[in-house]
Amino acid sequence: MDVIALGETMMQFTPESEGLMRHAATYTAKIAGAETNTLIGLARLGHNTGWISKVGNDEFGHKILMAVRGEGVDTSQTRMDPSFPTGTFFKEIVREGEVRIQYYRENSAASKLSTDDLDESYFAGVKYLFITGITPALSKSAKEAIFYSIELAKKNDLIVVFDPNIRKKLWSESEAKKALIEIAKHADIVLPGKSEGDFLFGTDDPKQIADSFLRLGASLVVVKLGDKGAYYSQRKTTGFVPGFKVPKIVDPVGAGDSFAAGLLSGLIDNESIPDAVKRGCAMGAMAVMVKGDYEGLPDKKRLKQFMSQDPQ
Ligand code: CKP
Ligand code: MG
Repeated sequence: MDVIALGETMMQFTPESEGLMRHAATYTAKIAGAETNTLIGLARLGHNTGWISKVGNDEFGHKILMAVRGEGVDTSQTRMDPSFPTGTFFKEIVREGEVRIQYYRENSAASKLSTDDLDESYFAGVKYLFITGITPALSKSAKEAIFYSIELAKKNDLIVVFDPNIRKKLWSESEAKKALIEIAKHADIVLPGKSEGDFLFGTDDPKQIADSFLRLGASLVVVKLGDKGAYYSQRKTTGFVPGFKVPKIVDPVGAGDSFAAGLLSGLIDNESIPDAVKRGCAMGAMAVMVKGDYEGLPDKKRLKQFMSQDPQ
């Protein structure tokens, strides 16, 4: 296995009409979750991935498992919980470019994830563990599961990749800060955005954000700068990779997860850091051109075409 990840995937409903959701009459149903967005992105590029999670034993749980499995991600470590439902969320397009998220995920099956859901043998021989700051926000037991997954990763020589993905709707700012800094101390690769750097360290300067994570112990930090590109630092080696031009941002959600998929794909293929970062930027760009959080993600051939056509 190249990459395994632990986290929640939900049903996502998006009104077909723009404007306040109170006026919406019809919705498109999709599935979405940061960790599976990344795993699906990787699977489409030909990498072996596995997902550790819980869904409800309900129709939404079946739909999610069918979709994730259908993309080629191993779901042997995702259980259906008969006692709690699959989480859902709504993506309200208030107007073009303004997206609001409304979660209905409290007490979802995935929020009940605990250390009992992790099987150490699943970690053996895997290259990367991908985690985000969403899972520890779900519940105390899910937070414990994240720290245990890090422990198992270290014990089995996996590289820990962490996207802070701050979700202020899920926990208090002080709780979030404390937990995310604690996780960052154990991460080898950190993939923050500028707003996450600002939240955690009070600066939106990419170099200062990267230095702050490096000081906590990371060996590679890539700061995502949206359509501008990304800044990377490995202490002595630093650089900036410009982003890809996108004719129109149709749906910005999922860009960060897609970036992670591209970067990890590059690293697995032994690309140089700047080339892996470039692959991350391309995947982020491809994700935002299509509705849905991962639907726009390409296979290797389409990614290559996109990257060679765009002069950056
Ligand atoms: O930071 P991103 O826009 O890349 O993340 C989007 C995902 O997991 C989305 O799919 C949603 O399900 C979530 O983040 C979340 O829980 O907010
Ligand atoms: Mg993000």
